[in-house]
Amino acid sequence: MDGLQENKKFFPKFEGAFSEFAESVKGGKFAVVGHMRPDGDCIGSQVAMAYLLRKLGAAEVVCLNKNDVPFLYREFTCGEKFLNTEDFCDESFEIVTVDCADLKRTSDELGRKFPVPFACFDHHASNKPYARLNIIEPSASATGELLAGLMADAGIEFGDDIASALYVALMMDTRQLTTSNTNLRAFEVATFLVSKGADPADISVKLYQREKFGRMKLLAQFLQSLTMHYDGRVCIGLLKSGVYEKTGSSKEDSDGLVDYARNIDGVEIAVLLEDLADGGVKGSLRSKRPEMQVNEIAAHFGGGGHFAAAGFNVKMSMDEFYPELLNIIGEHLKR
Ligand SMILES: [Mn+2]
Repeated sequence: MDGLQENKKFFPKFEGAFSEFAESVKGGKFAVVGHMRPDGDCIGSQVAMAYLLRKLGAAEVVCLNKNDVPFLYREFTCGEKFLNTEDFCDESFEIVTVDCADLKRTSDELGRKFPVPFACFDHHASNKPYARLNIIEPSASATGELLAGLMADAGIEFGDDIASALYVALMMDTRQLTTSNTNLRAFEVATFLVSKGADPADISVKLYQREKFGRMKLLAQFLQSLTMHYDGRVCIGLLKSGVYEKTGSSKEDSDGLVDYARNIDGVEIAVLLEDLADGGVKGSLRSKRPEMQVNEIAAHFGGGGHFAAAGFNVKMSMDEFYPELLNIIGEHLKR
């Protein structure tokens, strides 16, 4: 392969764990489970894991998600069938999770039916190992990067469809290789995936030039709501209940809106707060730099995530919660 050192391994430390995984899946039945409100990394990783399991000799593989595959990623599912996590109860299947820092991220139900998954592949620093076999690498920028690297290291062949799904995973979690966790290896994995047939220009058009009108109207509402705090260091935007109906958009269209708040000059912490149907609030936190450790703010409210991107859910009304959040952020800024 041009530009890459021959025989170089992406994730040498997982050689043993991966071969243990590879040897124990033959003949088994597996459900590959992603997280709620799946993103590109989740879907791409599920598709690649389903392929990998079959390639390793699994007898049957299905993919499970609590929420539907988002519109943008439907072209990259390589024909995989996605079933609903909540309905699935076939106990002859083993669970393999991808991109889920916590078993609760899969759904409320799954952990009760399958308390100990067979395996977990993830890259979240907050992951506390919950499966029998855990391959977790926080330095990987995407679970897709981890899976692509593991397959490359093990010499597992795949075609341009799987390469594209993994490339999407990597691009979405790194915002096209620009986030703070994008290291040299992320670029090398991207190069590897292009060498396997992922087409950057084609994928870019499919991901970034297909905005829906409803999402643009939703963005307009979000931008209208932006409020600055702490001398412009913190920017908070809201999605009030009913906004999806009003704009002809859907929940999945809110992905990425918070970045518009972060993109403002001087903003160090950006927040999107969304009214939930059950009366609670969902929060998404972003920072320009990982040193800000917004995952600690999220953890204060029972959530988690990465240093520069984290989230949480609280069972309070927006009016009750907003001042409390402002206090915590204020304390956080003093550190
Ligand atoms: Mn991810």
